[in-house]
Amino acid sequence: MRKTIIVSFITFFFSIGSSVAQDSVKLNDKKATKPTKALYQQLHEVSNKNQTIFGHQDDLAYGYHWWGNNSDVKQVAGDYPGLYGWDIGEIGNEKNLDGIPFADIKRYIKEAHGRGGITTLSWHMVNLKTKTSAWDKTSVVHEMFKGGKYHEEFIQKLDLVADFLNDLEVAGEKIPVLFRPWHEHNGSWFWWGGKNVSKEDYIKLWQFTVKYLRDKKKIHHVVYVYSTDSFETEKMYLDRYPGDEYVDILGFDDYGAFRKNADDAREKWIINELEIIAKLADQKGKVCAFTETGIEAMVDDHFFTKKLLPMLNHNEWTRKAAYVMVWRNANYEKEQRDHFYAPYKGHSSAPDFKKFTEDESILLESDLNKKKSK
Ligand code: BMA
Repeated sequence: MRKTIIVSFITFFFSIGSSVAQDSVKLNDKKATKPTKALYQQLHEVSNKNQTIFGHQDDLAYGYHWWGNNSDVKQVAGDYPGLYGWDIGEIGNEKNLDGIPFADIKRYIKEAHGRGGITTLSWHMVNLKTKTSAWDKTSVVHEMFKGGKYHEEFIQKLDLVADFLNDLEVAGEKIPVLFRPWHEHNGSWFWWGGKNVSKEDYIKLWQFTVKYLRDKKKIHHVVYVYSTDSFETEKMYLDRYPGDEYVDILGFDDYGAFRKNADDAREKWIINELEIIAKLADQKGKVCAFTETGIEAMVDDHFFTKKLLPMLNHNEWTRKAAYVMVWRNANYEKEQRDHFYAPYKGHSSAPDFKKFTEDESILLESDLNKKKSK
């Protein structure tokens, strides 16, 4: 009898312990607004239910055959994506680096929010030294801090970001967003990545960005997303990690397994990546996500059901990714090239994509309201 009481006490305390660990995730921003906390909690719950929200970059702005106010995903799947990615590269200009007016991006974010959709922002920021692009590798980060030649310009850019974020308001309430700055930093193609910056300066850049927006500009409707490019071990993933106090979502971008002639080992590689971020998120009380992927020009008609879905559903860890986002569908007439990652209406991979979105684990926008049962 006594033993039973002790055992049930132990069980009771254990279950409290684990439910605390599982149910409460805390944002790095102690002053985060209620809707921001609710969004983070929603992602956490999606992850715990082994579901994954489907996202698409620039979805509403343009598609393969059209420009403005439409959606290739909706045309093919009958519903909007649950998550929308936008890039604020060239902020301060009328249009972003891919030609979308910033005013339109704000409108699309508000419209999606009204339907229950989630927004994530990336930032292909120009190199402040050369004024060219994010892909200009000229070393500049060390000159962006206090006392540095480009500090004031950097502050001006961050002020523009703050204004943009503050404009995301409906009925007096700010729309929470997932902000993913300085991404793919373990590769050397951006000025903030790899060989183009020291580890210390990269970490400083991240921390400064968060502190400036969160503490100085008092922006409290942002969830911060850390996303590397492909990696092999936890150590590699965390090599330039800015710290738990600056990050809310652990993500990564990987297209490698889907490039032409990629061997099967690359698929296992992605499974390994998904496992690593899920385990880390679990330990740290954070959320994990597959922040960018896809197959360029949809050259595999069964990509979604035969490649991506089996990877996401591989085991209890890979199922934890709260969202997966594929990259943009560049407009064929405007850009003249095959650079699209979701099928458009009539494309041979459209039926496969529809099937993928019908899987019980994949959530589109209206599923976020209905809550697909599992
Ligand atoms: C890249 C390409 C570019 C684009 C950039 C920012 O992956 O799609 O064409 O300018 O992202 O969106």
